[in-house]
Amino acid sequence: MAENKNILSGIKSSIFKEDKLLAILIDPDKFVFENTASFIAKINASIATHIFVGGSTVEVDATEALVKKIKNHTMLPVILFPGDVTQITKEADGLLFLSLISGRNPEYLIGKHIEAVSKLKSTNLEVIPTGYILIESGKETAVQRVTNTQPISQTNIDKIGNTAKAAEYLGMQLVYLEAGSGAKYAVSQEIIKAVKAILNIPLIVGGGIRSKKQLESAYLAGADLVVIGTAFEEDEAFFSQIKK
Ligand code: 1GP
Repeated sequence: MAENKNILSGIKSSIFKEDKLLAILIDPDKFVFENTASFIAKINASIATHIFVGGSTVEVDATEALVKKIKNHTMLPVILFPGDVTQITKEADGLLFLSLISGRNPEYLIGKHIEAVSKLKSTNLEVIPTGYILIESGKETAVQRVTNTQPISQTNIDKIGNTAKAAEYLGMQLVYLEAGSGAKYAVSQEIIKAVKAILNIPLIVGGGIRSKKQLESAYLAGADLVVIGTAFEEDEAFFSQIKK
């Protein structure tokens, strides 16, 4: 099957034009399915450029039904950000093929990836290899619990930078600095700046970003694409601050 190849090249050309990108993360486990049309209408009216779908623990088949519904209401690319192989569905446009490179659990470095192949072979998804780096953020996160790995300390900036650069050397196409869903502290500007300075591939930042000010400071520090989920789950009024 011919693969889609537009998402990564779209991200790169936005960076080239100095446009900043925003993904709204929808966790099927926390989302009220019946609200899809109105929620997506708000996304469409906002500066958001991508929709990510995924969660740490999601009921089997919930992702596919939700992605199908989302696709009926938007032209934005819908990208899977899966916590597990069961969340892979052909209905999306792309998939962040995540390697949890901050951790040392082989299942999340290569095991799940091998498991995913038989499913991926029958889809048309654009598969984007992504180095996923969990950074300590004030409380234990779902990613930590589910993957049984430790985040890198916020103070160990060298290690975070070297981990990101190793992802690039390994041929990964994106690096994602993750503080964790609902994190107490978002990834600091200092970390984003340091990583951006040594990285030649697009940089995604997410976790604990709850205000326009935090969004802008992540961009200012060098994030190319910011991911926000919890802030919209908790209060859709936030959309009024990020209108087109
Ligand atoms: C979580 O980075 C994403 O995986 C988004 O985090 O839910 O805290 O916005 P929030």
